[in-house]
Amino acid sequence: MSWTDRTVMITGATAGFGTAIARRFAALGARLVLCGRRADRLAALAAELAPAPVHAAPLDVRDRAAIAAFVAALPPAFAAIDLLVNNAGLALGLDRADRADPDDWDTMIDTNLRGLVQVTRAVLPGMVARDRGHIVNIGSVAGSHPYPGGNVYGATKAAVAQFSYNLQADLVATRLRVTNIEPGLCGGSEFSQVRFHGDEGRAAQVYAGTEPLTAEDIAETVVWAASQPPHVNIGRIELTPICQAPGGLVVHRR
Ligand code: NDP
Ligand code: 8X3
Repeated sequence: MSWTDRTVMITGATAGFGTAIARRFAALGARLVLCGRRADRLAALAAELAPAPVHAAPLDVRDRAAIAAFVAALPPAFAAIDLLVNNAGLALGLDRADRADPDDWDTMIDTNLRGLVQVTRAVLPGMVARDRGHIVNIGSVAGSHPYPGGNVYGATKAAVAQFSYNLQADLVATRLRVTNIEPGLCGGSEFSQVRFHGDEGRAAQVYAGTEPLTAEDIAETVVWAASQPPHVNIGRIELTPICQAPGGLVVHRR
């Protein structure tokens, strides 16, 4: 499948997976629509990817009016989005539920769930009108497998998984496709620095003694899922490094 003449929109392109996905699709010749909150990062990435065709503009996915304005302001050459990668997201904190910061919970719900569904809602009508398009959501193993401190982060990713399935159900009479990609432990992004509010030492401990997935592994998975023949829908993909596996149920003995 050729990506030349196709338009790929990536949320959260300013770091980690989003940047890697942007680089991968630029190398394949796609037109790119890139967003995130940090305008300086977007400008640097657009400059790095030149002469690839890039439309990059700041967007906070928690702001529904800003999403509508962003989509309405797409230059004509970038307006027909073929692939939307809903990647913007974050974990905040790893505290037990009774000690977790309620503001962190709101931010995760507003970004990972409300933001993702509203970006999808803004892009979807054009895809349906063209009867062509693919929504790739970046979920997480945390949406299927519980772990202590994963409380609301995992809940948002479980909701993303179910939203993905329900989108597939809604769109079954169209040629649109929906995929939920559910990575496990992955290094090379700012995920853990963000989760631990800038505590670099604690972030580094997450990956100590492991060989985690890389952002490039995630980008490769997105490209693979989006490059299947048009009659094939890859519904969900869970990928982990070989050093990670699902654990058993927790038993606490007194
Ligand atoms: P990073 O922190 O490196 O990147 C997160 C991206 O999301 C940044 O570009 C950030 O941009 C963007 N973002 C955050 N909040 C907003 C917002 N309100 N509006 C717009 N953009 C926002 O993390 P990763 O690359 O690791 O994470 C990408 C996705 O992958 C997330 O959804 C995460 O939950 C998921 N994931 C990560 C895993 C990991 O181990 N790393 C494993 C499984 C899933 P900016 O700050 O400029 O707005
Ligand atoms: C990121 C992976 O295990 O930190 O979604 O939740 S995990």
